Amino acid sequence: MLDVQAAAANPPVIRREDYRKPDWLMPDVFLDFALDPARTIVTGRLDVTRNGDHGRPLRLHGDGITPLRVLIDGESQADAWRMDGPDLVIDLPRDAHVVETQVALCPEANSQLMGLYASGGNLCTQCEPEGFRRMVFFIDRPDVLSRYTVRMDADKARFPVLLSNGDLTGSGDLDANGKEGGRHWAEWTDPFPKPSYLFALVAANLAVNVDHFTTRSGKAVKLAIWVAESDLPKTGHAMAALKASMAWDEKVYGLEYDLGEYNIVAVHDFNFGAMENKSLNVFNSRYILADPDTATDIDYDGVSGVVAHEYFHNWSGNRVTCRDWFQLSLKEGFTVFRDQSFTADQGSAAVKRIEDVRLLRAAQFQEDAGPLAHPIRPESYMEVSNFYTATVYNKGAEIIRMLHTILGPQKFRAGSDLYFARHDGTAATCEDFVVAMEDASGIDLTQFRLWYSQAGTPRVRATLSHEPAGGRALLTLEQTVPPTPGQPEKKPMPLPLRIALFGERSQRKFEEERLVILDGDRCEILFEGIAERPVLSINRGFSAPVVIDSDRSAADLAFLSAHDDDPFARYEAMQQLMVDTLIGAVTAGRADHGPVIDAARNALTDPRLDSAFIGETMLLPSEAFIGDQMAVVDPVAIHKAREALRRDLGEALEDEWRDAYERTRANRFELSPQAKGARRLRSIALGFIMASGAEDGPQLALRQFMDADNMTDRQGAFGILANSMTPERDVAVAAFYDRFRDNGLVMDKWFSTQAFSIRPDTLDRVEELVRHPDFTLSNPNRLRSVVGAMSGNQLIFHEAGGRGYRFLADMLLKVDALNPQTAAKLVPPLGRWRRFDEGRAALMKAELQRLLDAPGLSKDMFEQVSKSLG
Ligand code: B3K
Ligand code: ZN
Repeated sequence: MLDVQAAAANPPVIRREDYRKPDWLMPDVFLDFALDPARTIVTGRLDVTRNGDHGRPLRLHGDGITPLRVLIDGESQADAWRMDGPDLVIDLPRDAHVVETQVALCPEANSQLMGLYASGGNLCTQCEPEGFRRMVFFIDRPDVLSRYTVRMDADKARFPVLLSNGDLTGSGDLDANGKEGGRHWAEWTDPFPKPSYLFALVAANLAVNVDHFTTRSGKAVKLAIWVAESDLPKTGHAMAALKASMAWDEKVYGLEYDLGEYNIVAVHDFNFGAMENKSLNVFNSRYILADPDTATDIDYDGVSGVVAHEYFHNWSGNRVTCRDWFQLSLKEGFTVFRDQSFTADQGSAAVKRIEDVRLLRAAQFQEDAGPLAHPIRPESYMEVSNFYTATVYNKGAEIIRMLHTILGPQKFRAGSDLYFARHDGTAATCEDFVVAMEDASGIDLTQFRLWYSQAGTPRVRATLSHEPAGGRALLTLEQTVPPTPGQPEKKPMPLPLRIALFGERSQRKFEEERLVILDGDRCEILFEGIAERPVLSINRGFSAPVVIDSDRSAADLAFLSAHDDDPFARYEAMQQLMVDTLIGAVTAGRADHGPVIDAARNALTDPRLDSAFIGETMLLPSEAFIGDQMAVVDPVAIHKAREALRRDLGEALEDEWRDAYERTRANRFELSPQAKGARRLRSIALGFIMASGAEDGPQLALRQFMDADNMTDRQGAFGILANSMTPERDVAVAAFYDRFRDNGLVMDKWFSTQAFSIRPDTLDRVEELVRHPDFTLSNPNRLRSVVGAMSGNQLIFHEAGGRGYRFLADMLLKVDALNPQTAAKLVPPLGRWRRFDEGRAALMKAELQRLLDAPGLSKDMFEQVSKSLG
């Protein structure tokens, strides 16, 4: 891995302000792949045209490849080209030339999983963001769009399926010697110009689930999901999600699919979730395969969410792509917003919103508050792969959601219509998107643009005062945006806040909800006709991605958790009540669990609430989230306080939990929202029964584990048992392994459940797990199932003495040598050192320093580690 070794220290910084349009364009591209896992020969023939009046040479990006041959207009002109580092630079006299290059690759040795690589005996590609240059010398940037013709040949028996983007325009056997069992070839032509990052090629031995979709205008589309033969029965959910997404995009955005076929290929070794290559998506198999016995309800939701996301990219990403990688949120933020809206429309919008906000707070708020904070449109990077972040994706989606809230659905739709019409077939910018929204709505978004350039999570202090005599209430809102690296001073942002007041006595909402745009440092809002004491419901539906500081009492929060008519606000009130209770316990040693218990009893026995919602409401805030509210995180105290609350809730409401456990028992498996909600609540209830210390807890859990006819119930019980110091835990760990040892995706759960355990011996166990024969560093899912899980386990990772930190750093060094992109994604937990006590902070910094000093560190790691040290 020469290129990895060589990358290292002080890589150049790429800046958004340095953008220059490309010197050369490549309207047409022909690629030939003579495929073989050990030695693949790739020939690229590029029609290049000078872009503008300049004398600059043609620079073709390369990464770890060497030319076997370079032809310029069919001739080898050795003095016309040279290597400049990894790139091939060619002096070209005229404005149009044909450049042909040839390289040799070894896909089976490609452990980075970027470019052409082998997974499970099949060959596939991953190009976004800069993997294409690992296969072909190319102008590998998203604003150079080409029409591709791709020819490939391969051993027919080993790789019977040959796929690329677009339409199949030719195929046949290559039996030049008249022999059997030889090679075959296929040619694919994609009529839509696209950037190199959307290129894909697959050569595989896979079976296919075929279905059809007829678009609104009557076009028939063949849908094909390619998986191992034995996995075919697990593709139904993905197929249904694909069809539902196609129909939804027509209905909600007026966007139709544009080609005759849509292929999805599932592979086991993949750096992230999936990839939206034009008409040939490649997926991490965990986001395709689902059946009741092996996938949890969360896995099912993951499949439909990611299938939808990749499908929606066909417009938001492919038809209109990004000018440069600083614009990544243009496609990712918008597409996440689109997939979130799709999922909300398919099931419970309230539960979906709660889950999305929980994820935002867990991943993005932490990022925004730490050394890697960046705006959704970053200003600079060393390695763009490090910017596929929760900020670009999830905060990016919140920013599109705020536009939707501010403009309203009709104007937002007019804006998106205008955006697609204006920019179809081009590479656009975030600014283009905002301008389209502005032009279509007539609403000035000048100040709104700050959301693209300022990092950090705004905080809003809300103070409500009431003057009973005059029947008036005055709400004062003050915003601050905290400093972030490189941005010490911030301007106030426009924050759309949905607000309502409730009468404490009448339990009624005063007037209709208001949408207030807080666009200065401070504003006051007057409510009239408020005869009784009002209770404030603010940021309903989480209308702005901000932190609200209000001094609402436990009684007010309990009131809202029972009476607010906005389900998100109701959930939020309960969460805030729990957070306040836990912070009180940790910082002041107070632990009055009474108000939480009363509010929980209300929710558990409220016949108007569905199980899914009750389940969400009863989830205790995560240890990490509680830590985020503290000046100095004390992981042990947080853990103790949280477990004490869990135990008290379990004890005080044992009858209610047992009742919930019984009423959610199902006779047979169904995938309806009701059945999913019931399963969720059932395992949560089991957890509280177990926490209460009830004698039959472990047996109850083991029975659920053993009798389950679905993975949700089985995993629910397994997770609870894995935390316990009981013999039942050992039985479950062994039984799970015996039953599922041959199923990689399920084994990931076996590994991660143990790495997430709060048992005091978890670090010992984690060290055993990485020596287990089924553990491997080369499969990203497996790696994350142990290393990612352990470092997300706040109690264990931050064990005093720094063993968790050392373990993570040791693993990162090993992974970096194989797969820098995936290694770098695992750095952030160490970067949170500023949030901890001096002892832990010093230990974390020492591990970061050890990483930084390691010879041959990749630039991916260098960027993450050096920025984390600050
Ligand atoms: N666009 C891809 C992500 C590529 C990540 C490269 N590090 C998947 C997605 O967001 O849909
Ligand atoms: Zn995406």
